[in-house]
Amino acid sequence: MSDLDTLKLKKIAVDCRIDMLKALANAQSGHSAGPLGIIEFFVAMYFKILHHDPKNPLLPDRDRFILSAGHYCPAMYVAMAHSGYFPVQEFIKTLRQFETRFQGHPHNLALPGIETTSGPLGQGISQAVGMALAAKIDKKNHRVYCLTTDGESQEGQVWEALMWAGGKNLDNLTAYIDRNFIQIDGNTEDVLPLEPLADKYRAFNWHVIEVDGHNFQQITEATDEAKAVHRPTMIILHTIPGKDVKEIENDYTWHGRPPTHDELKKFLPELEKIKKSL
Ligand SMILES: Cc1ncc(C[n+]2csc(CCOP(=O)(O)OP(=O)(O)O)c2C)c(N)n1
Ligand SMILES: [Mg+2]
Repeated sequence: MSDLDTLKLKKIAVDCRIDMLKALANAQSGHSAGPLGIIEFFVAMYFKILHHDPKNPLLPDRDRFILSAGHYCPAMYVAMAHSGYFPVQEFIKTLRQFETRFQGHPHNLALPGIETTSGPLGQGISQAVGMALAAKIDKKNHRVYCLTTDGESQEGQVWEALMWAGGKNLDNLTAYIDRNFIQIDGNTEDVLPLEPLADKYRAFNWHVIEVDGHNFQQITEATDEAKAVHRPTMIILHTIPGKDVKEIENDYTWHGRPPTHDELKKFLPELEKIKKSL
């Protein structure tokens, strides 16, 4: 990836953080920490990785992207909006409002480009496994991508899905886990330790790659590597929850709370400063 490409993506990422915080403040509900930390991933997906067409969301040979942890949807919505699926302003003004297309957890019948409805943790990875199997049975060449999270991994269903995909060599499936070490009511290792996480995936016959989840080059290179491997791949994204807003960074109490309007006024200049420094 050229330096110019990386710079362009970094600028989009800052704009996404700004617009997402505006939407969350406007809604006065929603999740801030995880979604702020996963912005680079979604920008990489919608601007670099996915074979898709924002003007034709049902393109038959599109790659399928499944968001398993539905509460991350503000980050997905904002990256999709910037890539051309729908107007950014509609997202900012209507997130979580009554009858909006931008529900607090994604609703696939409401919004173009959303493959599955999610919110109950643990189900998306099973849906992705089913879609990857279906693609193989139908001899289709599209890939299936799925984003899951560390707190979500406490759902037993996740491990059934991983066991199946590993056991059946679903090499058209690439999953990512946001390893941000927080969940709704604490740090993951205090609530229920997950480590050694990479070894757990390997034991289930998955190829595992660990990357800095804020580094576009590492995300795209790992994704390319996954395409060349004849096993399902899990890419562990090491991220900082709340990234680039110092007051939110690494603080689990921001899991499910939006900024107040006063806090928004404080946070936006921080992000504008980062944008100017690029
Ligand atoms: C089956 C199910 N149980 C509980 C919840 C409530 N819930 C929503 S997010 C969350 C924490 C998930 O952990 P993680 O995704 O790591 O959180 P984050 O990193 O965003 O803080 C919980 C328990 C849910 N959505 N679904
Ligand atoms: Mg987490």
